[in-house]
Amino acid sequence: MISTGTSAGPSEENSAGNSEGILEAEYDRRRGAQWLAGQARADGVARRDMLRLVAAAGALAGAATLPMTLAAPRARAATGTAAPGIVKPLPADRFTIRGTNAETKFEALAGTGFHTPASHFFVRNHTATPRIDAKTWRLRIWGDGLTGGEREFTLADLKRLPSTSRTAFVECAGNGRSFFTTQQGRPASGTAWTLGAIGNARWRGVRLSEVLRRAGVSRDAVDVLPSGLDAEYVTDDGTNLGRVRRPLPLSKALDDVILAYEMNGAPLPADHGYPVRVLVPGWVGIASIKWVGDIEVASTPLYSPWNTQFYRLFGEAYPPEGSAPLTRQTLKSAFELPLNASIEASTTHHLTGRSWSATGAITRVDVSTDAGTTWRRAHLKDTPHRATWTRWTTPWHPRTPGPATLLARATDSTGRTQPEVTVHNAQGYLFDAVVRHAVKVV
Ligand SMILES: Nc1nc2c(c(=O)[nH]1)N[C@H]1C(S)=C(S)[C@@H](COP(=O)(O)O)O[C@H]1N2
Ligand SMILES: [Mo]
Repeated sequence: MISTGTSAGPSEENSAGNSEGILEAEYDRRRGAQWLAGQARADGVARRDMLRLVAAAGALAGAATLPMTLAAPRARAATGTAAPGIVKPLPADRFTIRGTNAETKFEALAGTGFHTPASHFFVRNHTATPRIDAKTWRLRIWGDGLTGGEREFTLADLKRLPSTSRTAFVECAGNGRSFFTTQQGRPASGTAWTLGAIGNARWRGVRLSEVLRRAGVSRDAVDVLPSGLDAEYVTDDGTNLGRVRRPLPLSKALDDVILAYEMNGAPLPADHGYPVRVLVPGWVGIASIKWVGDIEVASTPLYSPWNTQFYRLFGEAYPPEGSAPLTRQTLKSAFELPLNASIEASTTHHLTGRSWSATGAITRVDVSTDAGTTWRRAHLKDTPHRATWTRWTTPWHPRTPGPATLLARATDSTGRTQPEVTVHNAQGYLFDAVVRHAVKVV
């Protein structure tokens, strides 16, 4: 299922390349050790994956005695013409349907502002949008990492707590995945997104830390595990992975995570997690669990398939057990134009686009209209912030009809610039290379 390799260490694309990532790697080793000692819970995680983790923890000896029987599952991309299970309208001029998901067409964002309207926001559903009655909905906080017992919160309870608002994007870790195939000649498994598996919204809700504090978090707590109320996820080969859920280190949970009940000033739409979703600013989209129903607070490290077999980097540039679980998204740019757009010659066009980074504010965007021979600096239209995007524009006066290649290359305040090539990983996560955007001058 997952390709493994022999290379000694992670490349710079690995999340272990930043300080947060180094903490994650250490955390992962500790989890592996605790799992071996019988202290970690790993419901639904394939035995093979756990063996890799344990090997990574440098303690293979105990592995053979573990009573885990699940086969290594596989998830494959589905494409089609309808998106069963998505509630909102998906007009063809705004969305490309990919299996149970809907990708936003970047050109459809041209008329929208800084915040992505819900009517244009991409949808990534493992199964289908559930219809939830907010009156009977409860958030259950439970687990051995609490000082007292289990606690339940109604939506009204959450709304009575101090609220917080912030703008942040939600972006799928696989956004841009199709360019591993079309631009780098090496496919990756998963939904073949172009660049539209991202949306940027204003979220309002209550800090997760506020709720956890009220529930009483013990000094031993290390992980929290939010689970969605959507159906259990069954892979193409028939393995039931259970509810969509992904452990979050307590340190992040207590930092800037929001339990959001509003998106752009309105109640969350059904497809985006109504009545409440987790919102983890800057992190891979899977962390932002929609339709959250319960959150386990654990004094032992937790695993789910979403931090073992998915959302790590696998491949020859990475260790056999994969990179540390992915945390932050990366750096990207997109033109608000269709691929292969026709552009009129001998007219001045105002090319527009957006660039975004999870690690720092965008500081500059360079655009080339001649396949990378010459570059000029685009004009930034927003005050850049981390974990949101920045709109930009640059004029272009094409003279000669024929094919042309547009490039946009962003740099962020940490000094990172989009590279020419992204190191390959089997599941095609965190594509950050400059996209070669073909157009036709006519
Ligand atoms: N419960 C639940 N939460 C979920 C998912 C899901 O299928 N079920 N998909 C995740 C993934 S992979 C992404 S990229 C984001 C997408 O959020 P959106 O559909 O609101 O754009 O939600 C995440 N949260
Ligand atoms: Mo995702």
